[in-house]
Amino acid sequence: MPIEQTLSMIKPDGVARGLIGDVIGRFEKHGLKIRAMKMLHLSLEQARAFYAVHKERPFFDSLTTFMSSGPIVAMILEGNNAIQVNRDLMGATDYRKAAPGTIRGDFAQQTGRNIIHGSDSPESAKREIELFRAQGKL
Ligand code: D4T
Repeated sequence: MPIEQTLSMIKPDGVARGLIGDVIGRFEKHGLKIRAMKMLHLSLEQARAFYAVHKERPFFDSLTTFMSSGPIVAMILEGNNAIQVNRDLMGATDYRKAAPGTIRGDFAQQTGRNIIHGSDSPESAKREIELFRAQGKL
């Protein structure tokens, strides 16, 4: 199994609801190593750059306004198949489809407020880690 790195963010709703410890505990218990971590507040411009792949989608403005509305916790996670393991721990994007026992299945109440972000492919992980590293944020 490949050792991978992936980018995780606890979104402003997860921070505001006091879920940082629970989420990080899940990662650690499942064997994902936290290689870097920082609480920070994205500007609207940084949120738009991060989610540029979604710029034509109808939810782009609400997503990026939300992501820049308060502090987040950004992390680089590392482990065997870390990208997929992290996605499995997160649960489905649509909170109604997120399985119980996943982060979103246990906590999310809206798709637009779904607690957590995780890179969805090796290409995304590389791009997202480089984006945070280039800005000196992680
Ligand atoms: P992120 O990128 O935040 O980890 O979420 P996902 O990888 O699980 O889902 P995504 O890229 O399809 O969506 C990005 C982000 O947009 C919000 N969203 C999504 C929304 O507000 N309305 C929607 O209809 C969808 C599909 C939630 C996650």
